[in-house]
Amino acid sequence: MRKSFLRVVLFVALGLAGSAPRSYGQANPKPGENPILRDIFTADPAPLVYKDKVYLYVGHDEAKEGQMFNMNDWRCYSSSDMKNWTAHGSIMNVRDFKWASKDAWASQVVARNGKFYFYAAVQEGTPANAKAIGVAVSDSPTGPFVDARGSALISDKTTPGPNGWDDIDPTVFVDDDGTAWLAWGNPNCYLAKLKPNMTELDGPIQRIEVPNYTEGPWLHKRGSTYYLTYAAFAHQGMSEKLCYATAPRVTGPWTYQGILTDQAKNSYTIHAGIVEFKKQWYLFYHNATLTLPTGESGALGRRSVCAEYLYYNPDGTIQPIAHTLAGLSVPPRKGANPASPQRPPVAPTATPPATSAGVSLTENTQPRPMQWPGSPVFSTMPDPATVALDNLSFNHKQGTTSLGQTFEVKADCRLTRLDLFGGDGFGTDAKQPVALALYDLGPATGLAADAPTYAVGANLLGAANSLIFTYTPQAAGILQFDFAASHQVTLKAGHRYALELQGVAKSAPLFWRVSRQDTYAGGGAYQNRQPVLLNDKRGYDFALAVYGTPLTN
Ligand code: FUB
Repeated sequence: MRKSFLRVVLFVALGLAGSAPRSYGQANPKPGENPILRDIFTADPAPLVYKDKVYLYVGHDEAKEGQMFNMNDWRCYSSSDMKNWTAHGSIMNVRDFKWASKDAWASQVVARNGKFYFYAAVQEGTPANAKAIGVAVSDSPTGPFVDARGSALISDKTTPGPNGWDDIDPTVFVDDDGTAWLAWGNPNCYLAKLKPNMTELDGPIQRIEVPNYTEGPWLHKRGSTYYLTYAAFAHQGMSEKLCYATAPRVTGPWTYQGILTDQAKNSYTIHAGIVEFKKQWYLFYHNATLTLPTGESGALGRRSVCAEYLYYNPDGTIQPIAHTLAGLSVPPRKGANPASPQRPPVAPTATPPATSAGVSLTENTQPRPMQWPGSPVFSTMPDPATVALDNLSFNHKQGTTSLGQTFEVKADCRLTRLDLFGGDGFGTDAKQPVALALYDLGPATGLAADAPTYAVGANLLGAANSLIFTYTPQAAGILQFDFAASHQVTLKAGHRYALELQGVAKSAPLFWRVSRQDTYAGGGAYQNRQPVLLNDKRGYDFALAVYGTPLTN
């Protein structure tokens, strides 16, 4: 959970608190009804099937009013029928990791070599003071667990980057060949092999690039297909939903399969745990709908674990899952889950064709660009992935219909290509199209580069119509627009221009990355033709590179 989202988180959580259905948390729930655990507040469920039982490891939410999270220990429950759960109490306290100071966040247990390995996110104490991942071991699935290393398995130094909060939410997956993989992270999804001892990394850290990724990865495998389920969209300013991707190998390539569940009731966060038990698949997650007998009600930091049946389609994709009150109290559907799953269809790596003549869009030309490819005429920043960390779409604030970047051209040139750094979102469709438009604002002299607004004339890219393009969600990377000769307009020296993405207010087909520093003197970032304001601070420049052919007189 990124700190900068705290205000949004509290707003969403408080706003929803009054609307929780009364039936949740009722005194006499049917076995299997959601939430499935009702003795305390629980979060971040991680199921483990061992022998004839499911063991469920959860965080313990103890937040009081005004607190975001207050989590000090991890709990374990078990069940042999998925309806009735036995509490095994606290299996470990965050202070049992002597090097940790607080925050018993998401965890998972895996069985290996006759032992049980417990991976958990915590806050590492001084001097690191950052999120880290520890590993503990036990001879029993219900503990007690003891720190297996005496130090963090993943510390802030293990992963590059400025964020102290990124090393959270471990998931461990042991493949059929015995190789154990650890995935974790927010906002990056990291992947690393574990040594057979399960307590050390084995080899380099890779990154899984999937659209809309926020946190809480969960790896599982069915047949020959690997699945990565994760909490998504928080970095796009929305409550988290679960999305998933599939791959033929754990190292990818991963194919985005879209949304698995909508956001959880009353909870800004959501966190997946998936397991097969007695030939039926299940999704565990949390919401915040429970009221304890003490009268304490659900909130951002007072969540409750729930479970739903999970069904596959014949092609191996997972059917969207609704959050229900009935949960597992009702029988599963008969005949679901075909026995011989085929591999899910691989989404084409080629870009869908643009719908307008005159421009073609190539997606995924480069993930997380540290510099622009080739030789742009100019760019609004040299290192977009480092600087442009904020996401904007047409759903920002009350909704917007244009995202614009103004720029000035120093020498006459013919525009051949534009590169934007962006991605994520829900993709374009008939209801949420996106178009490119370009306007000549006239001579730059006398027109402030960061003017409070700009007025447009004719769209240079098409007299009446903008260039509509088709976009399917990609992980944040370069979107490359190449212009056909018919649309290679002349950009004049000394003129200021406005490039716009135009869309439907409140839609979020894709996000354009914007900086919070003024990286470019020749223009700025706009929405609805007014300077972008991010959380009441100025957003400065969208990540844009312009390519062209010089024109000589
Ligand atoms: O429970 C604390 C944090 O909230 C987890 O690490 C995230 O996955 C989110 O659920």
